[in-house]
Amino acid sequence: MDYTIFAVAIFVVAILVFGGVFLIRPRRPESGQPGAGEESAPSAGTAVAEPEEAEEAGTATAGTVTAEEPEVPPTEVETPPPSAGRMVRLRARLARSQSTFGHGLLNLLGSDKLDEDTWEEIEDTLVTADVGVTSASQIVDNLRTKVKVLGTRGPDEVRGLLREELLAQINPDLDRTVRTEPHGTRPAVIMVVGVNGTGKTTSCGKLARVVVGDGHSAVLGAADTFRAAAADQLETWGGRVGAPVVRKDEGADPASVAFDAVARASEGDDRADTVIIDTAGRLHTKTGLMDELGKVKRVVEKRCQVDEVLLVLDATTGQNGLRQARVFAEVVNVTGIVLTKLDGTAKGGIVIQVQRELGVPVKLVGLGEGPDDLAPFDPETFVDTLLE
Ligand SMILES: Nc1nc2c(ncn2[C@@H]2O[C@H](COP(=O)(O)OP(=O)(O)O)[C@@H](O)[C@H]2O)c(=O)[nH]1
Ligand SMILES: [Mg+2]
Repeated sequence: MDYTIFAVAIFVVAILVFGGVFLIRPRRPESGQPGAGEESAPSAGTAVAEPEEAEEAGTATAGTVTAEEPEVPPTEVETPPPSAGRMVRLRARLARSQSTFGHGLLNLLGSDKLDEDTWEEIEDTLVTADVGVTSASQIVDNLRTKVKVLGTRGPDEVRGLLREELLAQINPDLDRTVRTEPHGTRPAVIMVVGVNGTGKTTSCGKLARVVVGDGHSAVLGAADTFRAAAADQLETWGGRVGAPVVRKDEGADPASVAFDAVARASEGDDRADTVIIDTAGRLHTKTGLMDELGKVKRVVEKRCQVDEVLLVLDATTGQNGLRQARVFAEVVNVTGIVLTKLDGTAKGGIVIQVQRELGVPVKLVGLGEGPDDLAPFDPETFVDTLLE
């Protein structure tokens, strides 16, 4: 050790002496400019100091880790708010649909002269808002008849008529309950399917919060095994509400992940009321998709019935999104729709079209990126907000 320090000291002195001589002699006249010698001297010094610095840094890091470890706060388990009334709380998020679609229609219907052109414009407004051609023409036909019968048209009457028509198209009588209740000792199982990027994983996380907020417990299954990031994402969501996440290595069999999630929720310490299974959304081939989702479902059903297959659809993707969603609806028996990103579109009419196209009710709507921005869909609040 002593010998090393001595050797290093000699080396430093030698460098300094050599550097000094080098600097003093030929560079003297050009001292205004940074010379090569000036640069090499400190760099030699640095070279000597480096191991020390590194060692110091290492010690410091190790010290920090040891010192900080006990300070890391345990992940605090949150208690999310119950789901009831969320749509009312989040109704301002529909502002874009409200101003373009809702107010647009009210203005047109309230115009002095309801001639052929105006009716056409009303129909166009509905189609532009993604209501769909069939529903748009039905709404216009019914409104025409009612306006004729009514005779007078004050703003309140117009609003009332439109409200009635839009509500009829959305069908308030459809059962929109998300079945999260366990069956005795068996958990309820919810599969979440849909194209990548629509908001599946996020919705699984938000749904776990809904379940916990409503007084139940949840286990999450990360059956999108194509991307490890999806399982990480799910773990973050689950961790916040104390919902365990079952995951496996990237590329693992999604069905086995789903099965294990259900098994975990069925017995032992992690017994839970509801299992939420996130799935992969690649649209490679219809058969591939059918094989994969079908297998996940079949394997889960060896143990528990699947209560819900929720199809996630991004409200901002319009016809294209709907076309892709249809493929999913063809390969699995979808029981409800989660319509995400309704906060980001002026085309709120998609609610009507998607139900008509897929023949299943919109059960949940995504109204933002916040953790509790997933709301049970309430048709009356939706229509009233559009026409406010
Ligand atoms: N504004 C908004 N963004 C959303 C909503 N739902 C999901 N997202 C965003 O959509 C993106 C994709 O979501 P992700 O769950 O990863 O999609 P996945 O590929 O289907 O699993 C994320 O940035 C989410 O924050 C919503 O209701 N509103
Ligand atoms: Mg995902």
